[in-house]
Amino acid sequence: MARVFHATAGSSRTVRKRGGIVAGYLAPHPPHLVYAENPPQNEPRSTGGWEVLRWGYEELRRRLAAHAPDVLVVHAPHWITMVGHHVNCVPNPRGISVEPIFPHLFRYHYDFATDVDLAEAIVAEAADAGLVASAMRDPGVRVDYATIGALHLANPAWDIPVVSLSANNNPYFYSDAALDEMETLGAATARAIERTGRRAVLLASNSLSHLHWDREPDLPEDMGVERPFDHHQYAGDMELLQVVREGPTERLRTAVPKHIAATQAETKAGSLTWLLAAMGWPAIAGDVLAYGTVIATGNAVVEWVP
Ligand code: 2X7
Ligand code: FE2
Repeated sequence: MARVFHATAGSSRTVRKRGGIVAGYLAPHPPHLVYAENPPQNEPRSTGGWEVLRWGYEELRRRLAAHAPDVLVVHAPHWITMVGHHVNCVPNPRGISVEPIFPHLFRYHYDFATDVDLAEAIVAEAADAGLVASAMRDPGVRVDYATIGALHLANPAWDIPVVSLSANNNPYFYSDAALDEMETLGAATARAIERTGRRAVLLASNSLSHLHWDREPDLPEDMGVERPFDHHQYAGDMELLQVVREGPTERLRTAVPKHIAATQAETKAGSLTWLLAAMGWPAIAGDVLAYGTVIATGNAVVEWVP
């Protein structure tokens, strides 16, 4: 009998997607995680710490490499723009990114490539969708630590071009701020990715519960004192992650605002909503790669593959 080969339905051979959004990650940016790793780009030195979260990021790096993206698109809460959504269109941002509250932990020398065509396409799509959107072209603007932190932790080799989006934090100041604009920005981001034919991975650079101590131990990486701010903040994070793990993402439309109200979560800046909207709120569960606290804030590394 002759032997024939059949490609298994769903195998990478038959379904490998060329362009579009191939994965999205919740990729929190506490500067401590970079400090703990002692990369050559960061000036301060540590003896380690926050290992479980960093192991989660190691797994993220393995998965990211397997997705082989053309570009990483990151939305970060500490590039705050008061008027509109800005997209970094500087071809080769270079400089030192400093964490203002923890400058003794994070002074990071960055030098990376921007995918300018995609960055400009996102600005155009966002403007067409009625958002105030702007191309940031000033090479003197320092890249914030939430953008650099998430990008370093996801891809320390910096060998994949980047597009970085600001957080338009006008709505951030109102307690019942709608995340609707992030839906529009997410959809605009997805259209720009499709139009340019990029194979993109998205990063939402957000912590979860966001209360932190106003004192730190003499040794910042002393894990003997690292713990959640209180049980309420921890329980709020677990309730959200339960929904993430069960899926589908549609349930997060209500779970995210509920979590923000309960825990002062950093997702209020919109990065997570932008990511899920860009992926079209897929009917899947997220894969929680790690959870841990950093100076009491809650942080989860999560993957969604649409
Ligand atoms: O921005 C942050 C954060 N999101 C969490 C922990 C500590 C510092 O900075
Ligand atoms: Fe933050």
